[in-house]
Amino acid sequence: AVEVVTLGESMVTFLPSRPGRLADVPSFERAIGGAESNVACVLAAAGHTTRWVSRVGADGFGDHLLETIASYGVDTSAVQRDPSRPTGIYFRTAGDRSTDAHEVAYYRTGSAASAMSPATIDVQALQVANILHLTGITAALSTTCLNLMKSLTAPHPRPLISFDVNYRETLWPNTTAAGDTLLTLARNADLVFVGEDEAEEAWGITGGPTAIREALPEPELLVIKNGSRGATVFVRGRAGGCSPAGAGASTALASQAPDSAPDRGRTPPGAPPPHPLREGDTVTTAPALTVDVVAPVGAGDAFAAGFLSATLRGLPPKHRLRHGHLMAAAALTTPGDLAAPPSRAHADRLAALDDTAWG
Ligand code: KDG
Repeated sequence: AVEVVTLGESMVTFLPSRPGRLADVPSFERAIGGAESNVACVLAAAGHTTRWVSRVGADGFGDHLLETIASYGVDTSAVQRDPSRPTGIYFRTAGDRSTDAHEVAYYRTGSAASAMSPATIDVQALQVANILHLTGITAALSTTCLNLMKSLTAPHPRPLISFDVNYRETLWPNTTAAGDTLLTLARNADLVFVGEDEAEEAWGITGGPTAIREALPEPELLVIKNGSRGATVFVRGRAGGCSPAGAGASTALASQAPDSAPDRGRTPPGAPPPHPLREGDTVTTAPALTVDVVAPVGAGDAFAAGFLSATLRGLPPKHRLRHGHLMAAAALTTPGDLAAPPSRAHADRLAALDDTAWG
């Protein structure tokens, strides 16, 4: 039984030895990156069973990714090696600590992972999960990757789909293509993570969480992040009627058998989507922790992992958000993507502090 399977491209990442423009950085240190494997690593470090599914080259960088990700306790047995395509790599600058403004240079076109497709990925290896976590990055990598995303999120028997919008502007031909594709994928997911900044950049939505929920009423859980300020989660109530069992994903996730892959059921084609706020959404907001940011990279993935961990454990919405913030705080205060998360007992104690401690 695997609690969470993630699918996506990971890359060997080169972190700058000092701040400044990419053109001026004299040397880089090797690390690993990849939104989906980051989520798997943090979840594994937090005590969950996880698998990461992808493709890497039959090269040393592929070896390094597999060895490092496996060292977190993630099952990498379904990752394929491609003898004719390389492992993707990327370089980044330190950028501005508070705004996440940095330069990124990807070398991933034609990579082994960009050849992911419904034909090259073992779909069985994905279906055994309680939750299948995907991100919008994969949809931007190639036509075959987009086809894979469409088939995995189609309304047929499948695990619960968790989808982090993860809008990466430079990977898309234009904003319209990105916005349309990401919105369709998000609508077909059960649990969606999106930043207010991403909703504005990709979808032109400026009205905050309520406006985003209006545009995205389908997912049973919608998590809207507002950077260092906090996050809001909309949870479809029992009155929402979207789930076949009449229960929110919160309930389904807490009680689901580890190896089941239920049909999540969708609103029938042609039927108007239920209005989120009229149909019994509960809305919960939790402020983030104030930390001294070293590097924002990986914080969104850590947040998703913390939220998913607490969701798998059936914790209430406020605690799910707080576990997300705690994992994000650990990532924010380390230079690479990945930080050792607090232990489960420690995170539970911090999440249970009263509202005054959480600002
Ligand atoms: O969320 C962090 C990721 O953005 C980083 O690890 C690299 O996956 C990555 C990407 O495609 O940008």
